[in-house]
Amino acid sequence: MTVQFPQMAGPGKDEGGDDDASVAIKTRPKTQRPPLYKVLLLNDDYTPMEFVVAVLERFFGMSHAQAFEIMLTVHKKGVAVVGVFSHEIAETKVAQVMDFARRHQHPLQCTMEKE
Ligand code: TYC
Repeated sequence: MTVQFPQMAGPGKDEGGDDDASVAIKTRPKTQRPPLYKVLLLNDDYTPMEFVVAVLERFFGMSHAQAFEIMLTVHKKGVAVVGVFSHEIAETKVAQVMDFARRHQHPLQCTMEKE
């Protein structure tokens, strides 16, 4: 089916300039960003401080000083965010930490939550 727009119909009527009745509408396509997930480390009374520092260095790429600082935050406050990742990466980090802790028989807990 052909639709004729009255303003544009006919040769020479719309030159595409700014001084006519045509209206340009800029559309902003909705780009979806994937949701992000916080990985949280929880305090407990038994996991040695040096083990937690080693976990943060090994799985979260922190320097010793950074890792020690975050470990102390968890120790004092009960929990801290140790990183923000895509769902798949967060899941992998949690699994790696939980597996490493279990293999060393420490009760360290690591979880994730949507940001
Ligand atoms: N609270 C533990 C202790 O005193 C240390 C610790 C820190 C444990 C952080 C877990 O996520 C943790 N040995």
